[in-house]
Amino acid sequence: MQPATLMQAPLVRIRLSCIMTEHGTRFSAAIVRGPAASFVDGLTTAGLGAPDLPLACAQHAAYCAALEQLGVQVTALPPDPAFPDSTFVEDTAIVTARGAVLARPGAPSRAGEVVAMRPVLEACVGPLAAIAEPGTLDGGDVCQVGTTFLIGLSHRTNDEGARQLAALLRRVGYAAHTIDIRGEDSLLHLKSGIAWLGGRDVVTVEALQGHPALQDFQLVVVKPQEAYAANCVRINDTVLMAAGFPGLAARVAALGHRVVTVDVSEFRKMDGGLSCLSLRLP
Ligand code: CIR
Repeated sequence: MQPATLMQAPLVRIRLSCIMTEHGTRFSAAIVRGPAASFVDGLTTAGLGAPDLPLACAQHAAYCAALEQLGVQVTALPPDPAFPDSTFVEDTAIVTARGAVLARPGAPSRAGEVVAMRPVLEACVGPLAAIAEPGTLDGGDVCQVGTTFLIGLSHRTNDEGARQLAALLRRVGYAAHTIDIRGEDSLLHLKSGIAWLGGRDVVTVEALQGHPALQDFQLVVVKPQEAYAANCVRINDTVLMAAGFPGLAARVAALGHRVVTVDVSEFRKMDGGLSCLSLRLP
């Protein structure tokens, strides 16, 4: 018999001794990697100037402390100067309660990040499925909403990468839909523009509010001037949000969610959102 190809490999069942949930917002652990000295050399289109590395390190430490306050055990990998964007660990994999998939970054300069992440993630969850050539897929393009995964087709995630991930997810019983954001220049990834808050509550930027995949949800449509904060993340009983966006914070709180903010201004300068700073494990 031929050995299974990556495409044929099953999504392996996570072997963590942790809470298993399909709710998708309960996390027991997270992997992070602090910004390296080369951080300023990473990819960016933001036009907000160069990040301040010491401030970025301080903000990263505060982000990790916030995760720990929310009951998440944080594993911090050492900064890796070979990969300037490697602090954005979320892009390297998709972790679910039913298994994990190694991503295949759409930016060539980030390809090595998944090589480094594989053994770390395998140590946590066991063998991984993986997106294979010619597919490309960044974790930032994958948004879990209950037992459904929304997969962004972006300038990083191509049709084949999305098709492979959807097939893997469906094989273990999840639903998967794509949302094409290639016409939305302001969105690097799908999760730059939407976030699931739990239940029926979804934050979205205006551009995506009419998408059929979001029609059954109670949408919090972010004002354009606060669009960056759409990249927030529900962690256990709290919504973690970028600091400096009081309008969205107030509206999310008004829905009954506890909101905690952290300053990620230096990561924004490198096109990074708050969610991309951690790879969260159920
Ligand atoms: C990049 O362009 O790949 C990085 N500078 C930013 C990645 C941000 N990741 C994310 O939003 N999931």
